[in-house]
Amino acid sequence: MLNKSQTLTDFLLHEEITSPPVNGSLTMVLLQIENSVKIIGSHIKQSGLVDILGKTGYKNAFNDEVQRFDDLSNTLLVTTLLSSGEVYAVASEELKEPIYSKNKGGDFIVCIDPLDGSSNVDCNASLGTIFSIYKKGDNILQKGNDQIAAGYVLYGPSIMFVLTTGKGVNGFTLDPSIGSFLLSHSNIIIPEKGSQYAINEGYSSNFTNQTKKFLKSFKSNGAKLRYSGCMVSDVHRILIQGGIFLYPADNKNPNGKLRLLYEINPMAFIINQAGGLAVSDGIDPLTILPNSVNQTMSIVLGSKDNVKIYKSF
Ligand code: AHM
Ligand code: MG
Repeated sequence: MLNKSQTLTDFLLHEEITSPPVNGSLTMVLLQIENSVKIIGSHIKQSGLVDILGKTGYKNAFNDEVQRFDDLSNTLLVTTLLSSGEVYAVASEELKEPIYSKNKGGDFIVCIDPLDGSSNVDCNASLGTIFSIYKKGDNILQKGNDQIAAGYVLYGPSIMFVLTTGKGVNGFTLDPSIGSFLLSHSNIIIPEKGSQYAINEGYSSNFTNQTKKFLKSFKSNGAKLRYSGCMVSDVHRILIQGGIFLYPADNKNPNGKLRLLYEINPMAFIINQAGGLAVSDGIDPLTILPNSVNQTMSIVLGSKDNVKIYKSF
């Protein structure tokens, strides 16, 4: 049954029958995330009307100014996940260290970027939430290839929940009249090539020769720049329309900016599942064993042909 009245819950219940490792526990975790992002989305839709904008006055593990919205989204997701009984630990971009469930119960580790693109909050531009789920192992740090599910939520003109459990990528759009995510984009396949690129070109004087040469050649073929400063929104555009997203290492930031656990691995998993490619420092980021929850890396991902061309420079 694949039609526009299929809710995320229906979809997951169906996956339980057909696609292990989706089981009742994983479904519970995903539904907890769904409930939290609906609440985050509802707050976002009221920003400007209610007193929620602005900074908290403190910085996170990455020295980023924490917005009040970051704080709200983080607290909501962490509390909800840890109280579910299914989650052993939550690692979050907003936390210096992972938080464990009280009795160390639960089978899953969930990594989250609670509010991606937070600099967009105060100007009413797109925002996102990114999540990634692993089975509890000996260590919190696991390779991206060990993810059993990953997804993102895009708070745009509509709210979309994009999910992979390792059997392709599906997108659900929130129908606000009933409060449910409905399957709107089944089996998303990224175009093999595209003419759009997303990069912060303001840093071009620090780009490596590889990035400079690639961009010069791409632009000479009529490429278009689209960049919002929200990875979720920029990657979603590339997923749907094709092209390439780049947050490469440069001469100023040799380790890039984006976080392996919270941003790169979930997005690379999704892009791979949709038929695209991802590369970090010349290799597949999903094969890297993270050295810390806060590791950052270079990332280039998107349509297969575009990423292959980037690699060839
Ligand atoms: P955030 O998760 O703290 O909001 O930051 C991550 C964001 C990504 O969404 C985006 O791709 C990038 O940082 C933008 O950085 P820059 O302003 O350097 O272009
Ligand atoms: Mg982010």
